Amino acid sequence: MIQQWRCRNTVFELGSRALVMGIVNVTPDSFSDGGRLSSTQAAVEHALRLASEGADILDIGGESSRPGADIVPVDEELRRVIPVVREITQRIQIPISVDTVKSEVARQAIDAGACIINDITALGDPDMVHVARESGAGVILMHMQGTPATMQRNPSYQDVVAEVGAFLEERLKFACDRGINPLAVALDPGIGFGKTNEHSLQLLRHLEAFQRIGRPVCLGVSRKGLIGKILNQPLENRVIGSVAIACFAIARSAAQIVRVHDVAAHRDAVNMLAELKVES
Ligand code: 8Y4
Repeated sequence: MIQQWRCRNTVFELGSRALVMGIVNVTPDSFSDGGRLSSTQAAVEHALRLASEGADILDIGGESSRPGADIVPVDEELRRVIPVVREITQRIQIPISVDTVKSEVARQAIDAGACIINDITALGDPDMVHVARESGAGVILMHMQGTPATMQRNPSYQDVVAEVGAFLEERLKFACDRGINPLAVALDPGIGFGKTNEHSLQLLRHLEAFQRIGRPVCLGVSRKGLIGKILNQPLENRVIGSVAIACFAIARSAAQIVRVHDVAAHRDAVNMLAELKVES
């Protein structure tokens, strides 16, 4: 099924090749901190490297979403993210996604050149829907049970695939009822967000279930804890596990966008898969 994803001035034609979204973190803990300028510079350099490795999209984030991570005030998140979006926009042409739950950060990032909002709360900020509608930006709506502070305490589902599917459908309807173009929306099951490893595996085994909703599926498994647990590997040795899951999902036409740290490896994998695809 040929599918469009409308992200402001960028329109992605999906269906033949998955998109590789490269992760760019702008948090003081991701780069040994020598102040504001150096963490901006480090993030921009990392972004340029991911672009040269063939990323289709760069996802810029200034607030860690890891379990128990500190929340970041809006002005601090703006100081981290906006200069990075500005400078990337000035230096190269690549679609930029902003990984934020805050409407003001999304608004300013879009003004600075971003065309996608990656919102792990799926429009939890009441003003986010307005920013998305007025800008025409693409929106990734992700499922999470609980909040980043508490989500891994006691994840619980009767039927994780059915419940995540119902949530994503409801958020898509919520967005469209408020004037967001359905063609701007992508959906994400939120691997590891308020899920045990078994819940996340269940979602991956049945990921194709979400295709019936009719929107592209974004998948984020890169280097995540379930890979570490299954392979008994630390963060730096999880590339092969990450690529294996991405290939599994893409080959089943169950994921159209993959959010990854290791762009070069996933670029090659996606390019191979594109040649192996049987037109249906
Ligand atoms: C190593 C480094 C291991 C980071 C795990 C992590 C998703 C997402 C995150 C996702 C979408 C993460 C912002 C968690 N995950 N956005 N964001 N989908 N759309 N952890 O799965 O990468 S942050």
